[in-house]
Amino acid sequence: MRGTEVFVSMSKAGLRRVAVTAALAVLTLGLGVDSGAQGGPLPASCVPGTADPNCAPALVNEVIDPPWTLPNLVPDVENVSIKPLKWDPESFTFVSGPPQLFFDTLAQNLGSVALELTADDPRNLATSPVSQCVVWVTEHVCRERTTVGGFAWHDSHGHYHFEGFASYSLRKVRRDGSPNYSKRGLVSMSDKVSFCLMDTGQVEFSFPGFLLRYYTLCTPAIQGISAGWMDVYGDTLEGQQLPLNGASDGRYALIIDMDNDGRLHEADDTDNVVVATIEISNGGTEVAIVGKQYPMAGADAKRKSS
Ligand SMILES: [Ca+2]
Ligand SMILES: [Ca+2]
Ligand SMILES: [Zn+2]
Repeated sequence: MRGTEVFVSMSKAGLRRVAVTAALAVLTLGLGVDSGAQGGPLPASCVPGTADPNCAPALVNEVIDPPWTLPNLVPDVENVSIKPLKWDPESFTFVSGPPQLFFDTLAQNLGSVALELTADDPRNLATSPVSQCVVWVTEHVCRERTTVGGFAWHDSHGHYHFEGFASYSLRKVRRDGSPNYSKRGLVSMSDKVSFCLMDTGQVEFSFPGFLLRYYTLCTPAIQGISAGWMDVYGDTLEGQQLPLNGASDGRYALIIDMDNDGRLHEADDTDNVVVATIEISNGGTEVAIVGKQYPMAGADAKRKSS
């Protein structure tokens, strides 16, 4: 079975769960690869909606118009708290430690198509390039994929993650309330944040017509976030914390920068940074979000490339 070979490196515990989705994943992969390989880019003379055999895959009438073929990641942050806990990689649990800021990250897809990632070589997940679907024929039928990065095994989560998905930082704020981006303004910063993408919740104001939860499990061969859905990384997950490094009571900026390496293709890259102003109080034991903004939203300027 092709399906079982694909998942030989999975843990035993994950096998039963994965077996159910293996068939689905392979089916979807097959559809995507086949339509992409046969179809290729549309010739310039191709008129969408016409029955020209040289123009589009036989299965479909037309490709979704270009602006609608890319997803749009928009981050949000919620549920902040301060706990004297740190992750212990030996016991795979949180143990007592210096106070850290805990928070939930929401990876929302506010685009009109899914953000879908597939492993090019599902037999060698650790080294396989990962591709994103960038041209959709219809919902869940991919026409064209492009390489965007790689997966890495995540020990404490027990599954494969897409690498370099986001970065988190905690900064002091200036008098006017804006984040202090100088070296001295930095309180703490995450290592490169990696994620396993899946649909964990619907965005409140999501569009009608995208009601189905499609990426229901974090499988290594195919991961994604459907249009109008989001992936929520709860504060109980390892990685959803930032050290306070002795920060005293007052206001700080918690900054979530999604796709900070600029690898993923999106309809809009200027809404990928959310700055939550947080207020620490009661001797560094309590915290609340007091404001949020997307400082680059609608900006004409290109996103930083570093
Ligand atoms: Ca975006
Ligand atoms: Ca991007
Ligand atoms: Zn994970």
